[in-house]
Amino acid sequence: MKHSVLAAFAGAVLAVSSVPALAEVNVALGKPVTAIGAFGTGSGYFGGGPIPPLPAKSIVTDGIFQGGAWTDGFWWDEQNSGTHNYVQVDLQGSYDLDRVALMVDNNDVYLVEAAAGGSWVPLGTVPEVCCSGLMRRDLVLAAPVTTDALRLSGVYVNAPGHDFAYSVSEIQAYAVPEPAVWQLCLAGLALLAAVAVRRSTAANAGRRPTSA
Ligand SMILES: [Ca+2]
Repeated sequence: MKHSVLAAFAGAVLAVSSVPALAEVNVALGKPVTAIGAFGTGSGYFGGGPIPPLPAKSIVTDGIFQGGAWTDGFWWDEQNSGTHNYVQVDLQGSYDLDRVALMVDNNDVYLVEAAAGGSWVPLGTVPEVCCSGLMRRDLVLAAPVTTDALRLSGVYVNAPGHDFAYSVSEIQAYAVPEPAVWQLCLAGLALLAAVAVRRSTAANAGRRPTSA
């Protein structure tokens, strides 16, 4: 019996070493997007010419970091009007987030907020970066934040190079593995150990002499 328990333990250790690392999951993938404010209109950047078509807001959670010009994203123009537009993602469940990844226009600062306790709590801002058009920035959180919704807005910066025209083609939210996932893994290991014990016990019983 002692050997069978040791064998079961060894089996469990082997099983632990073969469990793949739990990957982060983008919990914003395919989730509904709400656009609060006026999008795709009112910009003075087109010299009175035709305003480019606005992509569907679902582009924001389709899992693809679309690059290209700012007008290839889901764009808006605030011109420091004092009223912010918001692009909101309903996560359809509560998650402990540790990172948010954005594909947003390069020459703007963006604020990311999380719904918590009936209000919006700032998670942080991503800075302006080089180059042009849609560029990726990640916001790594110092500690996990529990939330069921995110919203993105532009930050007004009164300095050269800022045009008050904003755009986003992707918002991804990464959750730390849920306790339920770990519990499932542990339950699986316990089952493996139980099976190993049962097999070992049965094998020992089979070898037992039958003489009286
Ligand atoms: Ca996208």
